[in-house]
Amino acid sequence: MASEDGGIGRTVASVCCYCGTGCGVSLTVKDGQLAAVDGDASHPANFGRLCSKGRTLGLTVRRDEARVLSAQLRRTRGAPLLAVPLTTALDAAADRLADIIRRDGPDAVAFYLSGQLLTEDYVVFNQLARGLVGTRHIDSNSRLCMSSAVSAYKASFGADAPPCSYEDLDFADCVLIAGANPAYAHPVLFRRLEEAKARRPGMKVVVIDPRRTDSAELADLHLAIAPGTDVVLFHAMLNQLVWDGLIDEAYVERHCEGYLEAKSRVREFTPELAAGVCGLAAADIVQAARWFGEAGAALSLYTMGLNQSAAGVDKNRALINLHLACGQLGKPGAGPFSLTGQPNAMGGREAGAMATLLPGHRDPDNAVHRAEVAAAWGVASLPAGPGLTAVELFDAVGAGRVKAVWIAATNPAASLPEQAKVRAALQKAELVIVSEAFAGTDTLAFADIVLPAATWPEKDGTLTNSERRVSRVRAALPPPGDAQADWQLACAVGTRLAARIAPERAHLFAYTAPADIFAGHAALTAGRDLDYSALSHALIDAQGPQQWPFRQGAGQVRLYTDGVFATEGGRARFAAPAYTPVADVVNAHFPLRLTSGRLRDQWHTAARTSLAAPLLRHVEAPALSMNPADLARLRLAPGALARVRSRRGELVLPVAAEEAVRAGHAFVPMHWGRAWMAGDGVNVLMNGALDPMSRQPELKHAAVAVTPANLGWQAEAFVAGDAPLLRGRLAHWLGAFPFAQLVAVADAGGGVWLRVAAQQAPDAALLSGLARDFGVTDADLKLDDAARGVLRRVALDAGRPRAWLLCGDTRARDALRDWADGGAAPQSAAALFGAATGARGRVVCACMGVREDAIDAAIGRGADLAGLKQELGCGTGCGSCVPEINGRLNRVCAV
Ligand SMILES: Nc1nc2c(c(=O)[nH]1)N[C@H]1C(S)=C(S)[C@@H](COP(=O)(O)OP(=O)(O)OC[C@H]3O[C@@H](n4cnc5c(=O)[nH]c(N)nc54)[C@H](O)[C@@H]3O)O[C@H]1N2
Ligand SMILES: Nc1nc2c(c(=O)[nH]1)N[C@H]1C(S)=C(S)[C@@H](COP(=O)(O)OP(=O)(O)OC[C@H]3O[C@@H](n4cnc5c(=O)[nH]c(N)nc54)[C@H](O)[C@@H]3O)O[C@H]1N2
Ligand code: SF4
Ligand SMILES: [Mo]
Repeated sequence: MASEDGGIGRTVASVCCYCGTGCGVSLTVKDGQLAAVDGDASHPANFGRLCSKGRTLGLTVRRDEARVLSAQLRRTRGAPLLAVPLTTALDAAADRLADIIRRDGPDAVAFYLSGQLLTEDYVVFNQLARGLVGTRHIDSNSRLCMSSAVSAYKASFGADAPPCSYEDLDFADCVLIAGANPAYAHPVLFRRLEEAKARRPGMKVVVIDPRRTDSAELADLHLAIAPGTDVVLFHAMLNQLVWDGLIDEAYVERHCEGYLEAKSRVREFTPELAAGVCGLAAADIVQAARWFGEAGAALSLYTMGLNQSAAGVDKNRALINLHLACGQLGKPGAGPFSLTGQPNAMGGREAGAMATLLPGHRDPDNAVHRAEVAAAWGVASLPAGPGLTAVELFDAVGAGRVKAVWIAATNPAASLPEQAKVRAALQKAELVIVSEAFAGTDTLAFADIVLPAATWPEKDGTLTNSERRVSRVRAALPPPGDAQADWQLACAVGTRLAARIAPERAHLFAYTAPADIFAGHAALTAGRDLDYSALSHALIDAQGPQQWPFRQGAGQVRLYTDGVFATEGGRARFAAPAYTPVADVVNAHFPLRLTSGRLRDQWHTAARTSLAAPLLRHVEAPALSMNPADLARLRLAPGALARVRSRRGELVLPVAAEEAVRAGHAFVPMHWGRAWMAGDGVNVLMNGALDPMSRQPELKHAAVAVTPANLGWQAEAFVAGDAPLLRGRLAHWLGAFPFAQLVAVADAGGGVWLRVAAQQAPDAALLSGLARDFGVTDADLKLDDAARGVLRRVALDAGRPRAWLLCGDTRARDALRDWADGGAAPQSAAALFGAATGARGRVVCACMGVREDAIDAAIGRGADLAGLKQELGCGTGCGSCVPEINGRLNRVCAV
């Protein structure tokens, strides 16, 4: 809703564009600028609260070259992209798609979409793909994310519907957090859980994660499970529940089927057996089972640690078994709650813009379903059967079976596993169309046609969050340059393509407003499990966000309250899966188990979050986190460079010592790809093995080997300024060294920091090129030793470093960074360059800029959380850092 308020500005109610929590935001627009982003106190997902990412959204709004401002065309492969009028690019897209469809048929064209699109975008893309082109190949990055959860819900309950609501966090007596790190990935929900536990200390929290994450700091029990073994753990818990007589026999009898098979399957999975496979203590497994079985209400929250697995559906279903066995769903505080990753992964499922889905949770294999959608769209028929899913789709591009792919709001050249293969496929494709909002992403490098996309806060439409709540996203600003909303771009190409191949289908794109698109889509949900045919933009505008199913003027808080499920007979189905180990075998050549995932203050491939300086402080750059004992064994000091190899590729990264990572394991965050480093990011290592049912890849596990990189010559450089613009100018240095990272940092109000390494000092010409590009050819402070390849230079601005370069001797780095960032000036150049300075601590609290060394020092003086808040201010902003502070408190107290 928008309101005008004289000189104060206009406020617009919208939704945060990051995670599936779907927090309401209140945007203040003044003089055509976004002046403030606040939590929307009236939104039922967050009641005014925002995490560190949501609070800094305003800083990510750009209208300059950090955005894709105009359409671009590449005349031939290898030629540069050139800006063209939007209509030229739209015509070119339609011409080239029409040629390919005529020559190779509709299935030579594919669409690869994103859970970050709005429902209205998804609808139009689906009409373009299935309705006009007639291809089956339309999938989205949700395949990397939610598809195992979807398949499991459908198999166990008969429909793809998370049965819970956020308010269940308030009522649960036992919470299993399985393969999820909500302290980082769903922070506002985690705040709610922390408060519920504080209010009701009897609540038991069990965290199941190979790493001791910040979420585990809240846990009464942390099960540091070996990657990929969750089925064994859940089976052993069911085994124990049977032994303890904690099964709700009446519920099972009345509402479920398949219990006996499941029971006999788990007979061999004793807690002792599971302890061995999962690397856990049997007593802990028994304890977890008892807390679950004895709880008045048991809730589980789960995400990628279960889904991103070649046994992802089995993991989900084995967990759902526990809820069925104990009758723990359909009541307050209970149920298996799959937390959605992206803001609108749910909406994409509802709109059926995926290879295995049709609109309204319909099935492309079902002729009746296809006919219903075709009739609603006014077309003769839809292509039958499922299309290629994400990983398979790019395999088909690589094999030349799919010739053209339109990629929208996702960055597959960073986020898909087996990057070497993906990049070769993108290179080979005849036509790559990319609609993208931000400049410099990895996938743009492969585009033949770039279409400039509007993004948050310029878009208008709807999205659905994890608790099935449909909210309105509202535009606060017009898009910059030639950018248009994704649905508009899809309509514009659709209209042109229809004129070329099927003029009678042009009506599919005759939309003028998102509200009309939503109306058609909502109508297609009538009579389906998710029925929200009574919803409209106008109704949500008047009555606020609503949960589906929405019948008789009200949304449904919880599903299956009557124990009647969406299966044919109305019964929920137990599963009895065998245990399938991880796909990538760990052996003497690849002895370590690598997993990957999220950091608190970055989002995916960092296109947006790298624009907000406060978010760069928590963790600045990718590192390989390993247990200190393993690092010692490999003779790797923290910060040293290591070579990580898997069966698919390799990467050089600095190592970080983390007790939270078990011996034999390793972790790399997913956020940085080739746009930020030498090499193709963590996904050059990860495995594309697929779950046989959901077709979701095993992004959470790769067997790797780690060795010292032995790159003896190192250099670092910094220049203050606008990171995204500087990145464009300096990215070529990433290709010049075996190790390189370009890091957007908050120093000196923002800038980029380049870190490179090579076996030996490069020649003088290269060094002077570095000096020139970083603006330190004429430095204010200078101490070079050219014969040894040593350059030490600092350029000052108002008495602080504006730029610096350290080649061959990087000891002064931390002192320089502190100085640039407001710290004390050194006594002299000799003192600065000569001294090996103490390492500077990481920023834990991004809101207040409080570093770990300050927190640890205060803890050492006896401060508790309240004392830390008072003394240092940390944790008093959005609260996202509180779990980490608690972790530091717990560790110190445990000593
Ligand atoms: N800050 C931030 N928040 C985000 C996002 C982001 O990019 N940044 N992205 C959003 C999206 S799209 C998603 S999908 C969600 C993801 O949210 P989460 O799934 O919570 O996040 P991840 O870090 O990917 O993975 C969760 C945990 O799985 C653990 N894990 C790895 N292997 C296994 C295993 O075999 N078993 C078990 N039990 N655990 C395992 C990892 O150690 C990791 O801590 O986050 C959403 N929220
Ligand atoms: N190793 C590893 N890999 C992973 C994962 C993991 O845990 N480990 N997680 C997987 C998961 S769960 C996910 S969801 C994916 C996410 O992976 P991606 O979807 O590839 O990552 P994003 O960076 O979110 O890409 C979104 C792109 O859309 C652009 N964009 C932003 N807004 C708009 C808009 O409104 N319109 C258009 N057209 N473009 C826009 C952004 O600039 C960005 O380039 O990564 C997957 N990959
Ligand atoms: S939890 Fe944070 S990232 Fe997620 S929707 Fe809320 S404010 Fe946005
Ligand atoms: Mo995701």
